Amino acid sequence: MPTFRPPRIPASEITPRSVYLRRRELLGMAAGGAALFAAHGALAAPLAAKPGPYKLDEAVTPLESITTYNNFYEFGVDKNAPSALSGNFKPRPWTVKVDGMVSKPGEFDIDQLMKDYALEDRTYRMRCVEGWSMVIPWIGFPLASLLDRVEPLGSAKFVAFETVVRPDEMPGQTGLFQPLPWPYVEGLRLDEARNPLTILAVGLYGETLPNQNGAPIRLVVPWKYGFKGIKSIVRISLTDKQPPSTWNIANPREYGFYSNVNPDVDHPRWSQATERRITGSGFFGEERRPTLLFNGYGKEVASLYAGMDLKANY
Ligand SMILES: Nc1nc2c(c(=O)[nH]1)N[C@H]1C(S)=C(S)[C@@H](COP(=O)(O)O)O[C@H]1N2
Ligand SMILES: [Mo]
Repeated sequence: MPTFRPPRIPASEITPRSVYLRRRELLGMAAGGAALFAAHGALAAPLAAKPGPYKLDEAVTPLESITTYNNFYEFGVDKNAPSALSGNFKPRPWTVKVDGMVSKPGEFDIDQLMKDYALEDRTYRMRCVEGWSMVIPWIGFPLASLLDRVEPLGSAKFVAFETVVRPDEMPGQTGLFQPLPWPYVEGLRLDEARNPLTILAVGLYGETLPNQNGAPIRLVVPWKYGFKGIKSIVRISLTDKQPPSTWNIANPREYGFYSNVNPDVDHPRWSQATERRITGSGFFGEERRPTLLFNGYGKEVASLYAGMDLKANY
């Protein structure tokens, strides 16, 4: 490994938010005219939230990086595809169906959900299985609150999640090359889903979720690899069987059901011992840092896996 370490870029040189937003506005108008920008602009509604219970003493990743370096294969496999190609996606009106092994199934309107629960700021680390990480200031509410409302039966042991399928609005779902089977699906054990760290996010950086980050509602499970954080959710089902997980189906040798962040379990094709923290300062300004077991959330979640061989149950 080269030992050259470029200087850190001071905060004063990071593009201020107002300038960045104005630049996007101009780009939007140049790229596709008012209609395209209207679609984007309408989404960025301010969102108030109370401070959440978890404090993180690490620099937050700039909004520009969080909203332009994305994985959302429904819009294409390149990191910049979701921000460039999600302008026609319509996150309203939107409902989330919650069903399966529950006594009170229901279909909930997103705007009602956002009124029903006290929205909290939850700034979490996010570690992608590809070896990069960010610190993202999410706004959301505990998944446990929604689960309590539908009253899971005693027989329910897992929670299954499903993303919307809309080839008309999601260009990655059209054409000959389909990188993944749709819908994108994910799952958690019920106790993982009920952990206070697990949230349904509806916003970030003080605004409603941008399309590319999973509007209008996505899962955030900060001690697991990023692909567990399923986006644009339309259905949540309680079940007694371990639910399918898209990347586990696509490549079971490389992606397990649990996928807890673990520096000691390498991906078959690369080490997971370190990660590139995305700071928005460009490739040379970004440092590799050690990856933490459970992404640093061991105090909150290690007890969920007591007695489990973390290496065997990847
Ligand atoms: N429906 C859906 N959800 C998804 C993905 C996807 O391709 N489709 N990508 C996952 C991956 S690999 C990661 S790292 C995170 C990225 O979230 P972000 O773009 O908001 O940072 O979303 C996850 N959720
Ligand atoms: Mo990822």
